[in-house]
Amino acid sequence: MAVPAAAATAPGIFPTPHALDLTGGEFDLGDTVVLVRKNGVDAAVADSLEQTLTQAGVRRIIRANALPRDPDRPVIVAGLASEAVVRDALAKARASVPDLPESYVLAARNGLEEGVKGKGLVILAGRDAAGLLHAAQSFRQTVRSGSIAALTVVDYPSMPVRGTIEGFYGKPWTMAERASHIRFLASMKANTFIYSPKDDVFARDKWREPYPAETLDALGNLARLAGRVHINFVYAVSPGPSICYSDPADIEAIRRKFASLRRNDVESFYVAFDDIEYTKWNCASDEAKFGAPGQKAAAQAQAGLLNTIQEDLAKSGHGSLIMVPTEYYNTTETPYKAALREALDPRVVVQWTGTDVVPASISVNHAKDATRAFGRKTLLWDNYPVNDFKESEGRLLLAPYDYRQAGLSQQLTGIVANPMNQEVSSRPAVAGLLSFAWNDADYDAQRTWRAAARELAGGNEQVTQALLTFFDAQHLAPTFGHLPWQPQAPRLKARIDAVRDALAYGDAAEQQATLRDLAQAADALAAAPDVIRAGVVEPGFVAEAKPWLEATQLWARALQLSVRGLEAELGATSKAGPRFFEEADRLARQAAAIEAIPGATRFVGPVKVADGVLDTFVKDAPRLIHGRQEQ
Ligand code: LOG
Repeated sequence: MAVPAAAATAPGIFPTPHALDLTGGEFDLGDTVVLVRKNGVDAAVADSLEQTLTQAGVRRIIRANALPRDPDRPVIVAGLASEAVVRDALAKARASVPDLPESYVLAARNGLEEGVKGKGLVILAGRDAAGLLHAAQSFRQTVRSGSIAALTVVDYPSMPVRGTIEGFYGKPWTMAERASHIRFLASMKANTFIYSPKDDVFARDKWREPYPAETLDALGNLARLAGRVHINFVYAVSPGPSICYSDPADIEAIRRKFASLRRNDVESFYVAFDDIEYTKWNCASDEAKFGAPGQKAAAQAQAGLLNTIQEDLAKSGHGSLIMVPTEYYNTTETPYKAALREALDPRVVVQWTGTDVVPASISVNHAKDATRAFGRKTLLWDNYPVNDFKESEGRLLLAPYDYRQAGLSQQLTGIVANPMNQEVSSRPAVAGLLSFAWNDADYDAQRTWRAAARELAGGNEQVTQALLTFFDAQHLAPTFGHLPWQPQAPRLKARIDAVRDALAYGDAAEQQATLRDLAQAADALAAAPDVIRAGVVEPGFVAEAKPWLEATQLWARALQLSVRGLEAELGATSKAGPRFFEEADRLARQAAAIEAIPGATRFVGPVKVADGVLDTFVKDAPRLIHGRQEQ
């Protein structure tokens, strides 16, 4: 009699796949598997597979070229969908790979199933090499304690371009941070990294000057690393502040810059015209050629230059040039946009940031307006979680990626995130953005956010919860105006509001219960920094977040004392209240004085932790109850 297979539970794969069907039971991979490795399995896929298998407890991988007839071990088949062996295996699993770029199938069948003999079959099939790497990423997230659920994942990206633009002001990422970010992008099935730090002088202020040889070398290393994990490394130059459009020498200077990078394996290019003055010329000959300075003339001059570069790229077999216009922050019709739309080569990809530089939300209609305004589907430059502007001073932006409308994949060619100066801390938000760009219809902001925390925690549940507690205290996402687009500390605020409400309207039992709840939240917040320091598997996170972790600990202790003060006032020990409040106030002052790391961001000052929520409660607490009067 056949042994029934163990029940299978749906794995957490992020980005959420387009289709995931459990087909029955789960099975163990055991300590030895047979690997049938076909074309498309490059070093990145092979490394990923090996790592997943090793972590699953597989100690021996037997290599084979064809499907074994009577396998006595689980068999793993990996390769392009066009390979005969892969096709045969897919037929057994009754699955097929969509005919779309970067698509893949991950199928697993236990040996009990019809047509599948032996100990189980796992198929990773990519439409192309990138798709196969995506399959390997899903496989990694599917194997749990050495077992895999029998399932079929059929998946493909909703948006062609998904990634990050290092496009912020302030301290650029280091080459090591970029390398690590590129690996992170690959783990999230992204395909694009745009290099455009505002403070790289050789890309902006001194764009005409060549890079030092070491920098070029390092950029080449990055481009090659990116290529190995199917991330397109895009190099951007920002000549706007000083360019003379009509001067052939300046066009030559851009060509020279791009050629120097091309020699170092960079294949994609970008010209940025954001944050420049466009109603004055930098040279007299521009006035002679394009007329009086103005929006329309600026757009014509920019388009002329971009078209020339686009033509160069096309001739050398490279793809589309990307640009960000000077009016990137809305879709309002203007002489600039009209002229740009008219004159710009349709192959050039245009970026915009939404209805504002930092918009509160982005809808399908907004994107339709952008398509109209720029004369083509646009590539969204999403200014989240960037923290280089005044309103973001003292903040890490750790809220989930949110308020982007499902359906945007119909209007956008893709999305790139402009992250924080802090690379690892950017990942929870960027992971959300990448998941949304992969599958906007099924994007779940909260679940993806928790999965990103789990990833930083190396899968440890306690560390994951500590991170989520910490993220809640860094949840505010500011706009350029007064109103944030994401609220501060929503979880903590709910607990604090419950106390305030119970004090206002509740009976003694409710007051005690809500205070107990808040005390627990304060304990968790006070404990989180140590748990994070000890448990987060990306050391960069702890280094970047250092002052915030310290301030959080102090603020949380202040909160603990405020709660104890309130409990004392309510209870028989009313005289103890003021002492708790005084101590809370002392800690709060210490916490409020902790400064961000000098030079780490463009604006530095004291770090903010659950501001407007925790600090106000600590301040209000002594006045919320008037203690028992002595008889
Ligand atoms: C810059 C960008 C900066 C961001 C947020 C674009 C296209 N350009 O206002 O470099 O990081 O805003 O401060 C920008 O967004 N200008």
